[in-house]
Parts: sequence; C-alpha cells; structure tokens
Amino acid sequence: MDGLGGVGKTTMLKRLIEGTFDSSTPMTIGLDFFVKKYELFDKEVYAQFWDFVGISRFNVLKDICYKGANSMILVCDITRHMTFTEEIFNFYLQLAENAELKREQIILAASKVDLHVGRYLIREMLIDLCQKYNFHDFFEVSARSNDNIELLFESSVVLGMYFKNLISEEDFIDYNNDLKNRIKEPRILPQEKIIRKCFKCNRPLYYYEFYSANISKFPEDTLIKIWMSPYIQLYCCYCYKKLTNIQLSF
Ligand SMILES: Nc1nc2c(ncn2[C@@H]2O[C@H](COP(=O)(O)OP(=O)(O)OP(=O)(O)O)[C@@H](O)[C@H]2O)c(=O)[nH]1
Ligand SMILES: [Mg+2]
Repeated sequence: MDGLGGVGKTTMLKRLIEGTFDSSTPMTIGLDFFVKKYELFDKEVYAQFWDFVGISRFNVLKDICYKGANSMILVCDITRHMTFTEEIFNFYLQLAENAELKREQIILAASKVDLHVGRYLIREMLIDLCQKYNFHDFFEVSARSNDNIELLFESSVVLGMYFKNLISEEDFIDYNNDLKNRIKEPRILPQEKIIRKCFKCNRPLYYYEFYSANISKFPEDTLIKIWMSPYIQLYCCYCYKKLTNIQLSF
C-alpha cells in the first residue's frame, strides 16, 4: 500500500484491523505492517498489508520492501490534487515495475470520500486515469464513514491470490462480477470544523458545504445544502429552499 504522505493509508488500515477512525494519525515511520486472516474460496489466507510512509526519503527501502508483493493499493486523496497527478502515478509505477508488479496488480483507491470538495468531477477523472494506466480496479473509500474499506482490502487479497495462482481465472472473474453489487455509494459526512453560519437562521455550515457551489449533484441524504449569492451570503438548504420557493432571484 503506497501513496503520498497524509493520503490516509494508516488510517484505512486501522479502520480495517481495529475498527476505529483516528482523526490525527501520526506519520508512519518507515514502514508498518498489519496481518489479517481471510477465508476466501475455501482457503485460509493470512494477508500481510505493508503500510509505507508516503514521503520520498525512504524510497531506497521501498525498492526492497516492494519485492514479493502480490498486489498493490495505490492511494490518492480526493481533497488534494497533487496526490493523483500523472507524475505521481508514474513515480509509484516505477517502484512497482522494479518489483515486477504488473499494472493489473494495482488497485487505485481514492480516500476521504466522506469529504465533498469537488468529488464528482474527481471520480470521473480517476476512472479515466485508472483505465488509461490499465489498473485492475478503482475504489472510493472513507476510513471515517467506513465505506468500502473492507471490500478494498479483500479485493486486493483476492487479486494477490489470483496472481499467486491460488485461485482460478473463473473464480477471479466471478468474484469481480459480484463485487460490483457489493460496492457502496460512499456517504458525505458533515465536518467537525464549522467555518460559516447560515445568513438567515444562523445554522452552522460545515467545511464541505462552504465549498460546494454545485448543489444539484449532492445525494438526497446529504444533510445540508448551501447557496451562495453574489453578495457572499451563505444559506443552509432549508433557508435556501424557502428563498427559492418564493422565487427570489439573486
Ligand atoms: N475526513 C477524513 N480524514 C481522513 C480519512 N482517512 C484519513 N484521514 C485523515 O488524514 C490524515 C492523514 O492520515 P494518515 O493515515 O496518517 O495518512 P498516511 O497516508 O498514512 O500518511 P504517511 O504515514 O505520512 O504516509 C489524518 O489526519 C487522518 O485522520 C478519511 O477517510 N476521512
Ligand atoms: Mg501512515
């Protein structure tokens, strides 16, 4: 498992192994690894997940540690564009290539999808990149909401089993077809950090709401929506609805 510093690798593994979310995980020093037992295709598998520090000064170590990996999860953070540029992908691909990992053994994981910040545009961009690079699959995950975390890791184990010849091609294809029905549309959660208040009712508005100019793309269960007028007045969805019902034009 790799990806730039702070993308959420350790937090994802902690969610998987310990079932917790830590909002202030310290930076990984060098390398950590976690073991989890799986029962898949009538086999018991002990999967080792290697969690690297994202920053580059440990790259010499990485070349050695990547050797023998059966699959790879490349993590990027949807809130930081610099974590999913082609330059970054090429950098990690080089490490994978040195360890004789094929592109089909790589899963791309977009982390922190509980935060909004342009998420829908980024989804399309990442799916395109995933196809362009011929990666095995693309997942949207959140350690905070626990959406798709278990599936991501399980799927990386199955991918590793396939490339280790532990399962047949038929089983692998069946598993991946079934996976499509198991993947969840991740939820957007309100953030703890309140930065503005509704101009009309004083209701607190949260981080992602503040940044979301396009309200039409929010899923129905999203708590609050906002409207920003040219006068930089922010409204919560309730007041916004009331205002638009009386056809107030800005
Ligand atoms: N909102 C939100 N924050 C997250 C999520 N996952 C991780 N974070 C936060 O992102 C920060 C960095 O997470 P880490 O798990 O330390 O990132 P890392 O990739 O292991 O970083 P390095 O060890 O430095 O390479 C922490 O403050 C986490 O709480 C998530 O799903 N949602
Ligand atoms: Mg870490």
